[in-house]
Amino acid sequence: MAEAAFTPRVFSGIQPSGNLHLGNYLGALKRFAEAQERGTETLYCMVDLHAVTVWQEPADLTRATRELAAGFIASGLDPARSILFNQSQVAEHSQLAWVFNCVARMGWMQRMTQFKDKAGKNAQNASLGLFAYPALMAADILAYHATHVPVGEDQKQHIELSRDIAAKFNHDYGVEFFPLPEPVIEGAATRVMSLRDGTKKMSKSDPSDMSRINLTDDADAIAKKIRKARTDPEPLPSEAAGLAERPEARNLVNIYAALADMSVEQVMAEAGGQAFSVFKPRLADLAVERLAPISGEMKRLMGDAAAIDAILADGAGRARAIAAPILRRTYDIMGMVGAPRS
Ligand code: AQP
Repeated sequence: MAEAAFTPRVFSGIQPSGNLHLGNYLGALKRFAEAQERGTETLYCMVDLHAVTVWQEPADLTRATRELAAGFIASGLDPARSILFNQSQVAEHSQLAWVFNCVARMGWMQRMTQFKDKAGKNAQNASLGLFAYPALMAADILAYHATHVPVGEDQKQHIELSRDIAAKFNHDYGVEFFPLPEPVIEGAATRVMSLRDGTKKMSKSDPSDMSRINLTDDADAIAKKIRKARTDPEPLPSEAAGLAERPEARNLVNIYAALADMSVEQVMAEAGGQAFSVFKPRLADLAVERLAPISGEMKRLMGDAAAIDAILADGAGRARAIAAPILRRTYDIMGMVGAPRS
């Protein structure tokens, strides 16, 4: 089977680890909705098994999973058109991850910068799951023979590892069974940076709430965070090239461009030369206009936990219908005996 024979299918996931933020929206959720609108088959997963690679309070995990599902739906994902589910309800992810643990090499994992960043200086004390995370991520994608994975820039290395795992499996068993998935990383805000430090990515786990705009923030909080965002004293340059050495200014312009669906060049043509005292309120107004409906809808959806759980259970059933035969075929290729099929 040639690679070209794989039907286009989109898969991506987000960890339900709380504090869903503007970076997750612009780098992931907004793109997920765009992929759905293009009519490709789309599967989106609340990756709870990834979340527990670091400690999660059980009650917080439950709440964050429902809140993330609400965030998906409020961002335009339609459970009738996209398959929305949480990872732990589809056992094939963990089962295929084990196979990939046996395909991936220790040296490959040791090169992953996210593990180094998250484990920090205390790598010996990190969970084995955090180390093996990219093999589970490869399983998430390949259990559906997904061909395209919309993600932020930070996940590029993990997608490359998924391709390496797929290629090694295919090579070792002499098959063309798994596609080599492509990362989809495009647009102005593939890497939204912290509002407090333009060299660090905006992140759920940053201890400073002022560093990120949460999707649950109300209009006042959004406006305050943008007003207080760190900048340099110069006005905006007249051309995009002038942003190269100014990470905080570049970040705010990127955010504006992504929220307004404009290119950075178009924003510069409109706002070049403006002082931040003028640009920041414009950005705040735009952010509130775009995000307030999402946070309002999330709040409404969170009022009915049973409805959210039913959406996730339905999605899990549809996801399993795709993943189960792919896992069975994987086992067959590997020579694992299964019950006779009628
Ligand atoms: N700052 C960002 N800019 C653009 N995209 C981003 N993503 C995350 N942060 C940014 C994208 O969001 C998706 C979800 O990723 P995840 O749930 O695996 O979490 P993460 O990447 O680990 O997100 P955080 O906020 O950085 O969490 P912590 O603080 O726990 O590490 C991915 O597509 C990611 O690219």
